[in-house]
Amino acid sequence: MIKSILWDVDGTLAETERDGHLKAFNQAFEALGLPWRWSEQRYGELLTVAGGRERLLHDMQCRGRGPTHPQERQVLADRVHRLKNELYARIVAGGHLPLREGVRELLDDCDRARVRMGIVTTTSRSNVEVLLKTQLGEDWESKFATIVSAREAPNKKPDPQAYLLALDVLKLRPGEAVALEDAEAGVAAAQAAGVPVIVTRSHYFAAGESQGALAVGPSLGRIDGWHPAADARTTRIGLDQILRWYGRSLRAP
Ligand code: XBP
Repeated sequence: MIKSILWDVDGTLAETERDGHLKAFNQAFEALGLPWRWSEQRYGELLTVAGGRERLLHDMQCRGRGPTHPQERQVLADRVHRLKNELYARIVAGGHLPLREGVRELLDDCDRARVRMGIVTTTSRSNVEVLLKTQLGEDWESKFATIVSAREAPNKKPDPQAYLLALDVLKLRPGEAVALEDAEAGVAAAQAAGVPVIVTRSHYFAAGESQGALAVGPSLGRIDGWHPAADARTTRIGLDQILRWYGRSLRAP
């Protein structure tokens, strides 16, 4: 039986990368008088680097931008990243980043069925707080039995640290939880911790193998395009469909 659903944040709960972090990074560059701008395409390339600060440092390094002294470069990256997160919070608090289709309904399914939920992300804690407070209300934390962010798990996905920590707090064996992820690094992190994973593809991760996932599809809000196929009698990917996929994987040879 599934005892817990573990939610990734960026790309899974909402399209935060394109509509939030990318915009906020470009606003931060401008506010700090830096002549750098990332296109939607360039940001997609940079998403292979986990962590906003690490992503920025990588771009500075490979484009020869910013101070040459490593320590000064770190200081500038910290400054840009801090401001990026403040500007991100403004975008999100303005209500411009809705939850993806089907997310709210699955949260409600889990509440009703008393399936404990966790947040398992390696984004900054402040980003999680502003998104969920804006979308779910002041008491958002009460919905989750554990909230793991970069504060608790500094080793970014695909490192399994965040998942291992969530399992430990929830006192679960890996097979008793199911992770929801959108990107390869998240899938790899869940699998390295032994947690079965369902992939809801997002804007930047519309393709990819996701081998070994319980199911892969475009959105929790629709039943077409899923592999394995979702039950045709359903209208969305709810807890009942997740339980069917999970049960099938246990029966598979
Ligand atoms: C997503 C990330 C984050 C965000 C930016 O993590 O890689 O780095 O892009 O957030 P996850 P920060 O898939 O674990 O949610 O700037 O706070 O790093």
